[in-house]
Amino acid sequence: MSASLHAPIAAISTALQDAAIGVVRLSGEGCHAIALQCFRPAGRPPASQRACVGHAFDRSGDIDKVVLTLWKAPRSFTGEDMAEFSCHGGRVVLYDVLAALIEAGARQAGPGEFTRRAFLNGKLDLAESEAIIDLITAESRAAARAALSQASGALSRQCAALRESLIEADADIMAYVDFSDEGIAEADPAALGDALRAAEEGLDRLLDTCRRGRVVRDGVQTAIIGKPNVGKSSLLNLLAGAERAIVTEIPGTTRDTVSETVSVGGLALRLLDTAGLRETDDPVERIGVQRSRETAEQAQLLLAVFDSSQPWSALDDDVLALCRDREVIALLNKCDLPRRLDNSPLKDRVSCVIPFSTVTGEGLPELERRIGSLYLPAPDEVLLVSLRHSEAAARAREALHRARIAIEQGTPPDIAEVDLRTAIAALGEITGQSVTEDVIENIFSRFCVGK
Ligand SMILES: Nc1nc2c(ncn2[C@@H]2O[C@H](COP(=O)(O)OP(=O)(O)OP(=O)(O)O)[C@@H](O)[C@H]2O)c(=O)[nH]1
Ligand SMILES: [Mg+2]
Repeated sequence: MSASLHAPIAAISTALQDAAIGVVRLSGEGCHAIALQCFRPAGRPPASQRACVGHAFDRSGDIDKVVLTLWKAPRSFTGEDMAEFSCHGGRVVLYDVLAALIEAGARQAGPGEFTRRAFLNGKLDLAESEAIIDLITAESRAAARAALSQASGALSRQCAALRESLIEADADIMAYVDFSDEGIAEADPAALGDALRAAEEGLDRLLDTCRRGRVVRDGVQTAIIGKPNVGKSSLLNLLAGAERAIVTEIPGTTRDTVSETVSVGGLALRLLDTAGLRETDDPVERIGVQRSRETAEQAQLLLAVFDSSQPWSALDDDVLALCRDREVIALLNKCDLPRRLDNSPLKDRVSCVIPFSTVTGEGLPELERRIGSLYLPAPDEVLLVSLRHSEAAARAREALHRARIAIEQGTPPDIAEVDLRTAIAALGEITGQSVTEDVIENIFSRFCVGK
């Protein structure tokens, strides 16, 4: 690698706002010497893999009392020599420390340059690097958890194992192609077919996680349905923590669909509040009711609201009909009022029924728990969250499938080999073994400076 790839870089790594602590980071050859030019220890001199208290200074004098930590290559985030100044978190202090380091010979780092160096030095693969930005930008606990699992290499290990098994199969085919005339090696089509089938099943399992991955990435499309006046809009407002939808005691209040993204049980729910389901002569309300049905059909999750202070009615049957074969949580709302609802029609039809009150908040913890258990990934669960990864995995699966069918049908193995190599390359795109400079550029340009 050329010297410029290891040239010392510096950046402010924390947000630029008044804060207790702010960090200025350095990485690259000679960065310890640069750091020490701007640092005067209070006691013992600094040593690597240690934190040391002292003062950061520039030509005009002391800038701040700081903690300097030095890391020796390769035992650092980037795999290079690194230094970090933990300063007081004011803009002036951080900019002055950065300026002093640049004056001493460092260059201002570009977006994602530290992580990019970690990638180039083999500290992280591409999927792990991407997970770091996902962790920083995660908007829900589910997204953060999935990102952490990916940053810890769970997805990478699965892809590497699959890729490894395909490389082995490829080697068998190559041995057959190269030496079959001499009778040295024989490819066993049955064994090869089995190996490819196992890899294909592994990829299918991985691709099956896309749906859950999408929920983590984009949130759960959720429709609130129910007959008029049961408290649908009150539920939306409760979950949103704001008066987003109009609530009145008049049935038929909501006509247009009201949407709001809320965080429930660690997941982002894309909530849609709809018009209460009933027959009506009002033309505007009728359009609203029609929209409610369409929204319900398209949603991933239905929150079906029933009024527990009223007897079960034909309109509730109508709501229940929309719940057939769907992911549903039934809320028996207004449980703060005397109970008049006989909810036996829900029995055996909806697996999750929660007594609820939008007034007292009763049932909310249970709703959160239920949504978490439906969609929250387990701590080490591997999910295909990123579109880039899902797309590459789908291509790998397609090519692998073609290769396996060809082998099983007795096509000469060297013909199947082309597809096999396509599959190997596609898997390598996820972890970064086979990926173009453009793709790498694109990924790291999404990072912030200092990461
Ligand atoms: N006591 C009690 N009243 C509630 C509760 N939830 C909602 N309400 C009241 O029920 C009435 C209807 O509430 P909304 O939230 O407007 O009901 P909706 O289902 O959106 O009604 P439409 O938009 O007409 O379909 C209002 O007067 C609310 O204050 C609850 O948990 N307990
Ligand atoms: Mg309403």
